[in-house]
Amino acid sequence: MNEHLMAIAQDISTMKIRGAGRIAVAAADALRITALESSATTYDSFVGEIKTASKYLVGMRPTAVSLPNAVRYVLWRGINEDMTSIEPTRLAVIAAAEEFISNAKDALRLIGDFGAKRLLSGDKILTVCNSNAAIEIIKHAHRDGKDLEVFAMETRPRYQGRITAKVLAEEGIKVNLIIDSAARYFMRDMDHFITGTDAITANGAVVNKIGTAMAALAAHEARVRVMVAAETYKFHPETIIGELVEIEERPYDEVVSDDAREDLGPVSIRNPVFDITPSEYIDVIVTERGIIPPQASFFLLTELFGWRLTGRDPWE
Ligand code: RUB
Repeated sequence: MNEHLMAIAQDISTMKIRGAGRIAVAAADALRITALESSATTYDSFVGEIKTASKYLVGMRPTAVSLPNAVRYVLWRGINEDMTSIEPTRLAVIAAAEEFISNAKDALRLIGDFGAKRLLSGDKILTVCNSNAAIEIIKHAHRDGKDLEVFAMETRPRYQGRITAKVLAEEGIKVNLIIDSAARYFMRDMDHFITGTDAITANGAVVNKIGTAMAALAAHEARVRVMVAAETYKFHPETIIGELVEIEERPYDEVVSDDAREDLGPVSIRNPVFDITPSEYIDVIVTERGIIPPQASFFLLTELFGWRLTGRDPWE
């Protein structure tokens, strides 16, 4: 397999590249590089190489549907079974990957623009983890001259909330870093809870970093609005035919040191890294196509994927 592709896949697996949007863009780029550098001499061996690379990539992290969706985008547009010559196929795969990457960038800008309209000067905002899409909304509102204050949940065990806090503070936004369990304590002062997502299901449930569901529940109880920022490639096509979203569980050493592990003896340490927020706790989903209620997810999914929903994955 292409060594650059393998390096990108490794970075996704070890979370050097993380966050659903960045994972998707990296996967599209990995396929672009594979197509560009392929030394295949026949159409069949070229397509075989792209499919093997695709299958390998989608196995790197199980929850972020952005990863298989990015790969689907490239394969559906790049590989046309009626085409039998290698060079046009190579160019089509490269063009599709470039198009995905460019669309992803545009989507972030539009999400920032649409979401920012819902924020008012003086608003206090709770965030979780580190989401480019959520950050884009906050940054956009700040650049529009709105005075905001952010409370960033640190997001144990990997502390992605620190990245969010730093990025927003660098923009000149007032930021407080809080421990995850302080979310409810501060909730009464919040105007919005803004989060990104790794996957949105057909019934409008939002899968995101562990702790999101707890914060959304607290927001619901306190009548604080919950806004989800999501490019449309975060919608999960297979949930429409009943598939469940697999929740990734990562190793214990993200939670405790080896010494603490030993000290705990037979205690098992669980580290699920995503959870599911039901649609009842979500007010709006901000996409590049506009703002929708979570209940509209089914319709958006059918529009996005149509007949392809029950088809075979293009890497099979
Ligand atoms: C990242 C995470 C982010 C979403 C959305 O988890 O849960 O909130 O991926 O991010 P991890 P974005 O750090 O385990 O990848 O809006 O940037 O796609």
